[in-house]
Amino acid sequence: MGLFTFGSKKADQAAPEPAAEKQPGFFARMRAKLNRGDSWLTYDLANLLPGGKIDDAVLDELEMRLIGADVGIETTERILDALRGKVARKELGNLEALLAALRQALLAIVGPVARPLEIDTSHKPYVILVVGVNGSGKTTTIGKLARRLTAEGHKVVLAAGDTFRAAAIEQLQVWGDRNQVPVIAQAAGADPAAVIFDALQSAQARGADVLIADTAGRLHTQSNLMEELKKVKRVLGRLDATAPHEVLLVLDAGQGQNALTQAQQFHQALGVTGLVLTKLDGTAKGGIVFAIADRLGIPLRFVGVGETAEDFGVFDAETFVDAVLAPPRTGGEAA
Ligand SMILES: Nc1nc2c(ncn2[C@@H]2O[C@H](COP(=O)(O)OP(=O)(O)OP(=O)(O)O)[C@@H](O)[C@H]2O)c(=O)[nH]1
Ligand SMILES: [Mg+2]
Repeated sequence: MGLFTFGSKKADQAAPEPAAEKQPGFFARMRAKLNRGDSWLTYDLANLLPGGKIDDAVLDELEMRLIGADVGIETTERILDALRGKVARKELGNLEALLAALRQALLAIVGPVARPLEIDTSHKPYVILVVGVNGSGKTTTIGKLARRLTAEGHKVVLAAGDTFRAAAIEQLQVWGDRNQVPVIAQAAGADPAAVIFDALQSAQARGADVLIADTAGRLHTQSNLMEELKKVKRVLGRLDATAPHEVLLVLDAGQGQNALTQAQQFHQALGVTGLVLTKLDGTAKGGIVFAIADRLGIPLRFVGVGETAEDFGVFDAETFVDAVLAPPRTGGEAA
């Protein structure tokens, strides 16, 4: 398997660590979980190059793997075009050169969206409205984010704006208790806009730094949901004309191209300012990250690779691309 160490070595020697929050534990987890043993993209690629020659067959194989991993046809073609140009100019003499070019093409796509969430402290509180279809991981993400922001010294308040399901309110309260973060809630069935309005008032009164509002992922119809979320946004604006400061869309990576469609719909209705991609551990693919980055260009703030608070980190383009290209160091481990 020596041929596959290329990517790992690259990752180890990765250029100067950006001062920003690198989380070694999290990235090791992401790498292990994303690949589940072998990289979906580069596994066995060496065997396709009997003479070490990069030709159309190898590029066709890469193309198939990219499409198969939810990268989407348009984005795959963009990646392939970059590689074909280099092959035509005879710039790719061996597997290492091909992988380096592939790495570069992938980074060109995800690099621009790796823009971490920055809490602008001139807003008090900084209001984060969390949206997404049911089951995408909104409430879990809010719990993870609350913990993270609290650890960074921010005073956080949560709003239980998913009043559609009673269990949703309890679920948020569990995360709140765990992190000693107050949760503003009303009974199930209450008007979500009213709950979130009250929560903002309460957060202002408490001098909170950040308010994170949960919302429902499903109502009787999809258009109801969008109308309700628009109303929440409007009502927040009455207390603070600049709120919400972040509309954070949570997407389940396992939904593949469907996640892209969801993102387009939410963005059109609400103007999404940041994304969280969850459940990257549940898919061996992760290619949807490239499709979404390429097609929407919305900042990708965080990724989730499991259910616990540790399985959550800031999206870093280099680390992600290296995790996609490289097999885990230990190899063959089950997730
Ligand atoms: N494996 C894995 N599971 C996750 C991740 N994020 C969330 N989950 C799980 O996904 C399920 C749904 O998560 P929720 O946070 O309840 O999703 P939601 O968007 O709030 O769902 P609704 O409230 O129904 O709209 C839960 O079982 C979570 O534990 C992740 O990154 N990886
Ligand atoms: Mg929820």
